[in-house]
Amino acid sequence: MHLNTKRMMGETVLLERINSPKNIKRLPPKALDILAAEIRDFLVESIADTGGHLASNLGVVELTLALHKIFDSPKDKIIWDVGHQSYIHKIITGRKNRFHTLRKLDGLSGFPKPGESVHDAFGTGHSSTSISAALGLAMARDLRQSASTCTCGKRDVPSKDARSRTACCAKREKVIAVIGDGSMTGGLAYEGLNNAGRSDTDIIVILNDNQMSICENVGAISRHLNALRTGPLYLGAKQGIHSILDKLPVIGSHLSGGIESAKATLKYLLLHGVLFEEMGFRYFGPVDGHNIPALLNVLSGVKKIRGPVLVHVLTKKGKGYESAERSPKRFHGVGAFDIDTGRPMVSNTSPSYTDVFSKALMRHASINDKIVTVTAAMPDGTGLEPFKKQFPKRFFDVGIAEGHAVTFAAGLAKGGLKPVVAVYASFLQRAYDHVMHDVALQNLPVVFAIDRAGLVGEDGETHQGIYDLAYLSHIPNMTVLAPKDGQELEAMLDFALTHNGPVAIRYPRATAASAKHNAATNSESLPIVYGKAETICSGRGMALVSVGTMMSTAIDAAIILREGGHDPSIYNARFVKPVDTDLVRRLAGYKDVFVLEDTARIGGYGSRLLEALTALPGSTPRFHILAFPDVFIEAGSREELFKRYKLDANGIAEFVAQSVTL
Ligand SMILES: Cc1ncc(C[n+]2csc(CCOP(=O)(O)OP(=O)(O)O)c2C)c(N)n1
Repeated sequence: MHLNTKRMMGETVLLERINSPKNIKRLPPKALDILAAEIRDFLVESIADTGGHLASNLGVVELTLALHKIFDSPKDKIIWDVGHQSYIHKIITGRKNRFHTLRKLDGLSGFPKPGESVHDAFGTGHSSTSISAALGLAMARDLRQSASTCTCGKRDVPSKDARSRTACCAKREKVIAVIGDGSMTGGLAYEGLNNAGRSDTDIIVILNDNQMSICENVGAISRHLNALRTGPLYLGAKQGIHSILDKLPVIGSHLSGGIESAKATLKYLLLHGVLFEEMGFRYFGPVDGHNIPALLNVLSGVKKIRGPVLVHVLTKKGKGYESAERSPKRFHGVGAFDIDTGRPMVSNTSPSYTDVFSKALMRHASINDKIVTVTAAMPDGTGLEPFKKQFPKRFFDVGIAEGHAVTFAAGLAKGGLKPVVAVYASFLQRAYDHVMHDVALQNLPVVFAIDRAGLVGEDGETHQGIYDLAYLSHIPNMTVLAPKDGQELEAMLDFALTHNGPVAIRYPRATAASAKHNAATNSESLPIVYGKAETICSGRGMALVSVGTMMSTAIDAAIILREGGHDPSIYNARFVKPVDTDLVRRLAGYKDVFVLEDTARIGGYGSRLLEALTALPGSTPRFHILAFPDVFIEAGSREELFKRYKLDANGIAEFVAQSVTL
């Protein structure tokens, strides 16, 4: 099923000629179908090599081609929600030749990035932002447009024409938000719809409905969309119905309420998508998202329509590559894989921190039925799948709704349960106020299992988990923990589940370090005691204070330093909050203190340790924070980025050795 075109034709004839959206404008639908097949081959081959979001992209090949054929990017703005499905858009907007660098250090981003191309109208990465952003762009366009000048350039257009539904011309800049049904589970999408639906501005929302989020989509909106799916597919006649309805007087006119209600009844009778219609959008669909003529028909129709429009497009995640069609979940985001079998090229058998958390949680959950888990659409990535299977009634997937997830967990805790919210560090940013206002203020015992903390790697700027310590540590009542290895993660989960207040445990996307590092320094791991750090080894003159999994690097750096005649002490912070006051007193006796943390330098553990140290009378150590600078950290492998920012063992050892000789 896959690689049809290449195998039959030997090469991707059409795709080779596509370097800009202009190149597809004149292609007839049949040629677009061939191009779609070539693009699928290209996508599968490339992503098999680089890894990336394959299944979502395979689902939107025809939709992307149709959008670029009907609309004029970059004049018309296409905003991709999340943006993980923007690969085809990248390929046909001049980035095909760099596609092999996707998600690599200094390569193409895996998400839309305005700095990368004028065709990337708005940067995305986190879900459900597209409608709000599109509305902002549409309003900016409207304000730019003076009452008498149409954006087509024609002057002295009577203001009633420039604003009415039969405006000067259809050349006005269009703004299009493309959002998936998964992303429609996020509340922000409804804030955008609610605002846009009443705005009467020109905005087109394309709802790409593949019935999947990363996993199966959840919730009432998903059920509503399913109900729409069962209706007849989009008919060109709907356009006709709309024009009849539009000839009827608009709401608020002086004509009789009788006509108004007849119009409303007609709408209910003739049109699906009542929810969207009620929100002020004109609903078109459902339309087959793999049928290019149908897509071209509906898009060229809605292009001429004024006001907010929603087009409901049905697609199949993974379309055209058998393995991805069969397992869209696994092919949502994949590493390099073998095209024929679909199997991963490298299978890592060592447990990750996610695996360690998952197993430890299952142990607790089987003896404590008060433990419940909450995820915002990431049961797989956060390691909650086994819990979901074994304790379905105690497992809650709330959709892509991190804020709701946290407040919901606060309610569960208030109701006497022990909720564990498993969430990625960068997505918890969404729920900052919920952590503060709903959990911490009431000192509720919610456990935050923060995965993908620190560097996330290939997903880049939007997904780096390096701000969690800054946004959690200043919240009263919060306890923040960072384990140095897998065993300590288990011990910290034990601690967190018995602590009577909110606790966050943060760990990275990495293979769990084993306790071998303790053995290497002849230290035994001590039990977790509230607010206490751990001494790994005692030296002289200088102290390395490591946060969480930076410990492996700290120990490797210490080995290099010892070879150079230095004798560093090593401490494991364990508690990012509260800061251990005994540790602070001990550190005051060193000449140099180095804090190693895989977070943003501003607002991290180091900042707070420094504050505590300077408050001690007579303390004099020189203090150095080795963390990420005040910039957004690009995509790349974790190893490459640690090296680039001199936070690998060699970089740290070099910095320490230089600093102490100054
Ligand atoms: C705020 C936020 N939470 C979680 C994610 C992780 N995430 C990326 S894509 C995705 C599923 C999106 O589903 P949908 O919009 O239907 O797109 P599809 O992949 O099905 O095409 C999720 C949960 C995210 N990007 N942003």
